[in-house]
Amino acid sequence: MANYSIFTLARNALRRHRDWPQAWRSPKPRPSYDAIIVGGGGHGLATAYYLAKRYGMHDIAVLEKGWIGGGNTGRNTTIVRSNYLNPESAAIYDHALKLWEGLSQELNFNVMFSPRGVINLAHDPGEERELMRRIYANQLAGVDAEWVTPTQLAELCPILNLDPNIRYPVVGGTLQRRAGVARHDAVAWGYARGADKQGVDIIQNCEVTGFDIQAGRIEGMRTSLGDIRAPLVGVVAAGHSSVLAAMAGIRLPLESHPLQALVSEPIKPVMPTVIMSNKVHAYMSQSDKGELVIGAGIDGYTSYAQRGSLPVIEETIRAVVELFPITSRLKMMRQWAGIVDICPDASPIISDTPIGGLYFNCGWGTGGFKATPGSGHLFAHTLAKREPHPINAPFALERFYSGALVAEHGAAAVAH
Ligand code: FAD
Ligand code: PYC
Repeated sequence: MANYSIFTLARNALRRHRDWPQAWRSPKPRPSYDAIIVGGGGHGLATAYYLAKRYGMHDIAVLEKGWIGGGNTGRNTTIVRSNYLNPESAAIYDHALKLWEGLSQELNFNVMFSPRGVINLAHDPGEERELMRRIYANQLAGVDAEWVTPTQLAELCPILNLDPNIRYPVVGGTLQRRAGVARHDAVAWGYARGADKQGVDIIQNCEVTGFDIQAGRIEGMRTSLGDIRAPLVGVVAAGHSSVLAAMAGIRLPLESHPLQALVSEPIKPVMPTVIMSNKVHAYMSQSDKGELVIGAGIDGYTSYAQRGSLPVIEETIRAVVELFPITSRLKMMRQWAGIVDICPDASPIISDTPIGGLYFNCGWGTGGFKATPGSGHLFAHTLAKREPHPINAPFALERFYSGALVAEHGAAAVAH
């Protein structure tokens, strides 16, 4: 943690770590707030942080039904990149990437952002064409992107199998050098501590169970800790956005699917970068603890059970063993799933709703971790000003009426 000196660490070690101050308070909910954020994941906490820090709103609560970061924020595989196809997406994800680059300093909390590069593999000429198109689109949008040949790939990741006779031989790939990984829990904790310092009440174990809507405007909500009033509400409840929307009588264009990941036993550093393959639905990186972090595509069925099914993970492991043969004798330590809300165009929704004062930030699907700082910043702007920031204006619900979709299934990578 960046703000503790070596002396503080030593003093607390001698006291058997009994006197660490709480990083944020655990207040009881007050009867009313100026604004409430529903969902204490990275996006919700970041929204509250920027509402307070940049827009001067301090009378805010974040309501979390479980513990902060216990949803997809704590379940994801931490890939951060901005190499999406459409200019609207490149703008929103690169806005986030720029914030990632200074986030540890902004929060005075080490979020361990590690720009070690992200590679998206191509396995045939069709994929190569698609990825080349994305490279050119990225370059036009000011996002760094380059093509890497098999010879370059051998240098960038020596454990990658470049044998031309495998089932899906690697013909090249894209590389975004500014992309990488970060420590997911730290992002939630850093934003929580920063928001708390600005006076935001972070209330855990507080489930929102209904909304109080009068004459088309939000007035408050029912929660497991009692009723709370607020004229402005931002819902950031990935995995359960449709459930919350239904409480307000709104139907969102979302499907909720399990998305799985797993980690191996820790080994010495073998993987200096992140490699993803859309074709075989597998990707891998190495955590700072040495575990290989492996992820799959979504389970095909809709569900709210955070488990996932064995056939999906078997298929992913088959692909990983072929792409990285040294993994064949590794033990896998843990497997888990999160529920991801996916829009028909694989782009997020940051939008007002037909209910005055009620806003949703959702639909980040399989790729919202990378957006956390940008999403929080833009949603804070949208809530504080009651109008979208130009960067998130294309992501309003309106696009499902106008037809101006932002189709990103390809750039959403392995998961779709
Ligand atoms: P969450 O962290 O899920 O926060 C939402 C919170 O809302 C939860 O804590 C939940 O408990 C709370 N909530 C729900 N209902 C209620 C209620 N009624 N009342 C109060 N609180 C409620 N993205 C990437 O960019 N890169 C990746 O590498 C990546 N890998 C992934 C791998 C997996 C296995 C999974 C599951 C997802 C992955 N993602 C990735 C997607 C990413 O995790 C999500 O898009 C992102 O974390 C969403 O953040 P959030 O803060 O909106 O959601
Ligand atoms: O969006 O980069 C991504 C991603 C990787 C794994 C899951 N999502």
